[in-house]
Amino acid sequence: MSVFLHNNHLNAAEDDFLYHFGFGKYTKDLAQFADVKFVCTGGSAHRFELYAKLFSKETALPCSENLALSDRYVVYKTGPVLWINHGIGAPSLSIMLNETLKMLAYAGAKDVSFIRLGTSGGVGVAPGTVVISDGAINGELKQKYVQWIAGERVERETHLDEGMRAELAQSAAHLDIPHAQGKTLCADDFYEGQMRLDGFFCNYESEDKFDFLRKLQSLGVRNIEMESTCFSATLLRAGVKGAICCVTLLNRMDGDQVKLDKDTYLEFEMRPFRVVTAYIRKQIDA
Ligand code: R2B
Ligand code: URA
Repeated sequence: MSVFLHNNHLNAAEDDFLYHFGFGKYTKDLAQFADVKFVCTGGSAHRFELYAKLFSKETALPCSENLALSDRYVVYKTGPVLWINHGIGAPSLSIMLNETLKMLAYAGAKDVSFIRLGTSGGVGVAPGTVVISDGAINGELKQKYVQWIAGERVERETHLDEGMRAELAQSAAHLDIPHAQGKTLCADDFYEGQMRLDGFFCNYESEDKFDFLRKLQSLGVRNIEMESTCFSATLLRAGVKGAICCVTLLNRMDGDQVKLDKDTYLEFEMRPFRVVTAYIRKQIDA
């Protein structure tokens, strides 16, 4: 299915400047994105440059230069796979998704899937576990993405593709990478929003934190990050398939600080990449 615009205000004949990518419909050759089948995304610009270059090396698909002309995001293309970072949190992700979806719609791309490859805090799972999300819940513990529009609270449904989730889990099992499937809590903050005890502020007790984490666990939550409801709701609304595959950097039952040595961190951040690229290579035969 084609990625199509859900906005009648955009005039087909007029230019549309994708401000955070630094180029417009008529100032870049968007036809180069017509063959895109996968958009891989995650927070860090540097990590996504690294992933793109590594994927290119492993598949012998050529890697583009950074196609973004602003310093907000990076955009790399390796054949039918795009690598775009989204920054931290829903507002940054939402901008990236709007501009990427518009770009793909203008390019005439078809049958595109998005995968978020991220980091997260584990809830009762060992550090280094790759969690493949089977649902995303917000700070109110509901499977909804909340937007504020014209002073009104708007709730959007969330959904992640079951087929992609099953295949990513198979890929992790095949690679012998520790993995789990479960719900993901999407917090709007890293500290109080995730009930850490190590923020600048803290008005609750350690036992409140553990009560909350145990409650999450009983709801089937396996990890906490900051983008999953926005990601799963925006893609559902766009009619595009999405999956989320995040490595846990710590088990929040054991602490709040992320302090892995450099080699362990590098090895952990490669795990979602290995799981996702094995899956994509099977799909595109590369
Ligand atoms: C995981 O890690 C980031 C915060 O450190 C955030 O983008 C997320 O979802
Ligand atoms: N990212 C988060 O949002 N939380 C963590 O605990 C680790 C990474």
